[in-house]
Amino acid sequence: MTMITNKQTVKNKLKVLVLTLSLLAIGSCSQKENKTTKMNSDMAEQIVVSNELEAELTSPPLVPKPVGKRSAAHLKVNLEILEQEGEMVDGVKYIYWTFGGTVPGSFIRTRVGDEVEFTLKNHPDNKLPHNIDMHAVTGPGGGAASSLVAPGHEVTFSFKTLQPGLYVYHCATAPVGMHIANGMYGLILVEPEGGLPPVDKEYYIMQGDFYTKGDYGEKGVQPFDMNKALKEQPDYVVFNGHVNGLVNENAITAQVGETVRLFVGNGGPNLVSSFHVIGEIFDRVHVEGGDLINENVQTTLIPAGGAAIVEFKVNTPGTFVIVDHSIFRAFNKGALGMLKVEGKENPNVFAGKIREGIYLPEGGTIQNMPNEIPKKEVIENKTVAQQIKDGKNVFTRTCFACHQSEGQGIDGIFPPLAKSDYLNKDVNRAIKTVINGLQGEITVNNVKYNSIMTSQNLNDQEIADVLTYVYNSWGNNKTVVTPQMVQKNR
Ligand code: HEC
Ligand SMILES: [Cu+2]
Repeated sequence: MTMITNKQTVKNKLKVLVLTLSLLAIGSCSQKENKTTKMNSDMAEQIVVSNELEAELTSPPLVPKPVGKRSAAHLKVNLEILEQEGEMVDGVKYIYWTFGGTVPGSFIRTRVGDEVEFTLKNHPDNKLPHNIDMHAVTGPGGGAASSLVAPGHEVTFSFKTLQPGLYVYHCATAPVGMHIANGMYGLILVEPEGGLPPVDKEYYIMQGDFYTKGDYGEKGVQPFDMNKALKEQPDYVVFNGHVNGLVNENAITAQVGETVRLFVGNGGPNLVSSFHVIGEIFDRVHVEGGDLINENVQTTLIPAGGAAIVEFKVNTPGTFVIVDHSIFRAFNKGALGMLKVEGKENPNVFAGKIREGIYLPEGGTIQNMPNEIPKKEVIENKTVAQQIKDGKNVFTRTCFACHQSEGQGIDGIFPPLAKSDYLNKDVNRAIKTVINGLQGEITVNNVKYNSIMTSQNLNDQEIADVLTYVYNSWGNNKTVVTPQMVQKNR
């Protein structure tokens, strides 16, 4: 911690700073790692890579090993997209879309001048195409334009890291807001030459806002709510994907006297974060994840799609509560985490009782995301009413993302299922569409569409149910589809 004791010291410090700056200005290009001038991307572009490395990827709150003194490399990154059910808070389930199986996605650590060979894999069990836009990339769409990948496929593209900093990555597939709202974001760090100064502990935290059909705490699988997202009224605002993502046994830890560095991002999709640690002052903040360093900061603002690097030394033991200081979010919507510091009391710094600052939201049990969505059983000879009910669930899980809640579709991208002449004309064609997917030009209600629907990986009963639901909703012709009819079209 920098302690400024009197004006004289400040003056002396300024003198030293001015001297350092002028020396740096005289210095040659090879001194590009200095922290007071912006990294020159022209120079970074010229860095020649020598060896090839496989990137270490980590789940939050962990980060990969620092780059240290290693030279720029050809760095291979392999990231797998997984859509899977997880728990938001006690009994509240959510289908998260993830980069690497966690929210936020795997942490990627690079250095300036690395040539990154990035492979994005979309797991065959997934329902949707995805891509990745990395704010660390200089190029079309931050990589999004080159990385759209359907379930069961992989795609590889490459880029060179030109500017040091902490950058957000996210999915940018339509509807973009929905992909981000479901958890598709993470952080990629580009360290300067020679690496960031060493610290004792480093952690990865990312805030996100979530929008569910039910209110906060309403149990069951909660589908995404587009209306609330449009109004920017989240039910949940959380760190690391869950209400208890950074609480109790998920808390981050340190020992008295250690220096801590937090890589903090904000996935949004909507809210900005007033990031604060109760009972700590940040010694240094890399404002917005860039080169500008602010010192002695209480709360730092992190924009949606932005980040900050926060550093401080812990001087006293206790539980330090991490919050978005838009405080209802912290105590009522989940934006609350913990840093547990162990070690000797330090009465010089703090002599009073220190444990009254602990706030626990209702219910403390934590479950990890299961790796697989449990297989649904197939019940033959259902009533039509039961088929419609089950079909609605399949629709919400599977078709809703593209065809929308009332089957209205999205202009020019996803055709409507409501009052669709295409759908109502030919039931076997509709069944085949769900089994095999569809691409090429089609005309629905006199509007042309030329896009791709991926095959939906559902069993006969699920396809029968979902189509029966669709045919019996929104003004369609009330066809009943049986599993036998689906079987005939396989
Ligand atoms: C990833 C987005 C996506 C998902 C998920 C999806 N579809 Fe589609 N669907 C499309 C697109 C795009 C088309 C048009 C394809 C084309 O242009 O050839 C389409 C076309 C259709 C059509 C024919 C056109 C029409 O409007 O009648 C039907 C029927 C259909 N989808 C049903 C479903 C059902 C049922 C589900 C869920 C089991 C589903 N789709 C899931 C994107 C999707
Ligand atoms: Cu996506």
